[in-house]
Amino acid sequence: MLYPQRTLTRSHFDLTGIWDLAREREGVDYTAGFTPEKQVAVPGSFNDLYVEEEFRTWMKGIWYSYRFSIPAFFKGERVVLRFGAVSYRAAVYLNGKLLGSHETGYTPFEFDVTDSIQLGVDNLVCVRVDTILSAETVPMGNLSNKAEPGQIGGQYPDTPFDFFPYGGLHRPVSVCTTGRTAWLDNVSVTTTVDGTTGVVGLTGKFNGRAAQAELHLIETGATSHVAVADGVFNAALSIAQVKLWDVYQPNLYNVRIRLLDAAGGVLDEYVQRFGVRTVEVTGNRLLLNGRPVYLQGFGRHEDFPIIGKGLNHSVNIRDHELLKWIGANSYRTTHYPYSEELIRLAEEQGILLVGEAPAVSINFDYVTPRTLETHLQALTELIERDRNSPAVIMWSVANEATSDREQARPYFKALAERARALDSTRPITMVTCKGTEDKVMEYFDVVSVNLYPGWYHLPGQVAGAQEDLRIILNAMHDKFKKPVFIAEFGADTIAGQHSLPAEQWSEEYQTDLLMGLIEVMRGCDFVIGEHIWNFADFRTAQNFYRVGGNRKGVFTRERQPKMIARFLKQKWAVGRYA
Ligand code: BDP
Repeated sequence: MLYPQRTLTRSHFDLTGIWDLAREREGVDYTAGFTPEKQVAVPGSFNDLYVEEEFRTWMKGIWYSYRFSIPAFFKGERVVLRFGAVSYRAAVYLNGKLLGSHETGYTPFEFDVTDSIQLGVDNLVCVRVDTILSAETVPMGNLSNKAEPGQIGGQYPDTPFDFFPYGGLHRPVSVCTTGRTAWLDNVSVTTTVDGTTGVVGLTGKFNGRAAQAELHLIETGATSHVAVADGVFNAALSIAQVKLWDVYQPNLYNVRIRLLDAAGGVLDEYVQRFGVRTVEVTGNRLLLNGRPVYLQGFGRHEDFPIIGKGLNHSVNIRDHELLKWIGANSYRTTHYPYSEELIRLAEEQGILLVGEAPAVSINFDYVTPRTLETHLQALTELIERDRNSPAVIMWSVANEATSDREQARPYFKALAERARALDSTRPITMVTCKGTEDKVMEYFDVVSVNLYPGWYHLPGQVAGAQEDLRIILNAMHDKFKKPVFIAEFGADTIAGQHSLPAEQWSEEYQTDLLMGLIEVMRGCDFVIGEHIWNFADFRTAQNFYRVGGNRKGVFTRERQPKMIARFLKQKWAVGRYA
């Protein structure tokens, strides 16, 4: 699915702002409008806006509506209604008519509304948002608060994962126009390097009839024309003296794609941005542009006071400023695909991403064939959305499943096969918490692991935690014989809590433990990266072990540094292989 743009043939306007909201009651029809209970911000989560507890933990149907007009110059245009992401499920009605629905909360979807949108008069869009999780949703939820060792249980709302199940229209909603008689649907770009030449492969898919495609590389001025057949065209472009996209060197190129009619008229125009870079795993190294790169950074969340998981450009910019300040070169989009806007920011700033599917805490006690179908669909939507981004260097198909079970094998084999079929250019991984007991690592290129010595076990014991880490890392490498990426390690830390000698929850302990664990990781030649859990403190469901949420942030939820930040900044100023 393409991103909204304004070009010769395309336009878009946002339906962001104040919408109406009502919780769903039985027997009431909301599809053609309803009496609002509240006003709600789009984009944003609804949960933290109000003072009533029932809204905060509402995990059922809830309705959004918005009235908008369409100018007369839209006449004759093809019009699309696009949602950046709705958590968890959306059913969309325009002027009382069902357009369709979408499941999983972190990827875009759109509907062709050319025939149902009304020009010049009020249109009403009503969206049934449904935050009901089950054994067949991804992520899972409502598992009667049962959890096996190492997984989370006993929470309110009932979620087996450790972040608040925010709901709502989290990303922009827009009305877009595309070409009328022919329009691009999908573009995919792959890049390799031959000496100093960038070799770019581009495939475009479109609807309608076109005579040929024109490709114009904006940075070099080169233009070429290619034949189209059955709604597809393929092109090979080369860029002499190519400037590679790299960490903190975000060289980007833009190709203007036009579908032309037989007389050379422009039917559709779209600009695809890309970067030329290579990524591969060889032996015990992750190579970016042929050189080893060591991942230093964080697991994160889209999470901020009041707006919850709603897109907020200011927070995104602040976060990237902090990442650069502290010397991080990467983060994992834990535990779901982040907004398209954030991926673009990483692309523009030279930050590496591990793109993760929204599958956290998959528990094979509950998995059904439908769970796998949903998971495959979510993974497909992630890869199709982000595969042109040079920032994404690896796909993570899931985080912390009960992957020590036999049932995990066919399940993860199917996911790995799907990821490779969609994208053969990036390494793939799955983030395990099962250590050497994991049964699915054979399907992946990198062994990603979450380890919490010094926190969930060996509390308060830095030296013991270091020894424990050394043993488990070596055991995992001996068993799986693949490079190991430490995808999470951390310690809850209350900003302002101090203690000498250091003990759990203090800023001293987070500093001593994490810096000590990093020494061990760097002593293992097969470790390709250290991602601290977490970049910032974040909201979780309620339970007896989180104090106002998860406090493992190196920054507070308001994005101010804890003590460890300056130590990390010093450490990360010098890359491991530098
Ligand atoms: C890991 C999970 C992460 C949690 C973290 C923690 O991947 O989502 O927030 O533990 O317990 O197991 O802080």
